[in-house]
Amino acid sequence: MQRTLVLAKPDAVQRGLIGEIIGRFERKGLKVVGLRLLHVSRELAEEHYAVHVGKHFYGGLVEFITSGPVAAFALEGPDAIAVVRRMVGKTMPNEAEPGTIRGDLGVSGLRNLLHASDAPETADSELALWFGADALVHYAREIDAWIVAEEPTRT
Ligand code: 3AN
Repeated sequence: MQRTLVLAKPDAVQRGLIGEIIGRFERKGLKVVGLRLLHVSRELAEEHYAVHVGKHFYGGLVEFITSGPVAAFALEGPDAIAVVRRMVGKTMPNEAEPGTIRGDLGVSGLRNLLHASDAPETADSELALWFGADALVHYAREIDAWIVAEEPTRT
């Protein structure tokens, strides 16, 4: 089971797409284990985007994510990091496939609606950054028996 961080960025919040976005992940079968709505401080933005320091778009990223409220979700499920990345789609919405969130709901450059962790190490550090060690919620869902099948045993 994996956990991953998703941010609905200021464009998604301003456009009233929080429900649409989190609904897609819920319908997929992923479990919401953390939820926050917040104004992002410059410090948090700079830490979150630290890997992009020095790139030509770094300043724009920090400006944009601090420009309005952001909704942060922690999602849990089998292979959740890759599953979420596939659902989010390519970085540039004009290149993202229809059926993906960016492909269906976005059209232009930096207005790409979402951030999603891209690897187990970044998911761990981003969840710690946005939710802290104790802020995720642990609970069972009976419906998981209908969503998560045991791997068939190979003979
Ligand atoms: P993704 O969000 O698809 O994982 P990353 O992590 O490579 O993309 O980049 C982080 C953010 O930086 C993207 N969400 C996008 O807004 C921005 N970005 C990435 N590459 C470019 C680029 N070549 N020009 C402008 N912005 C970019």
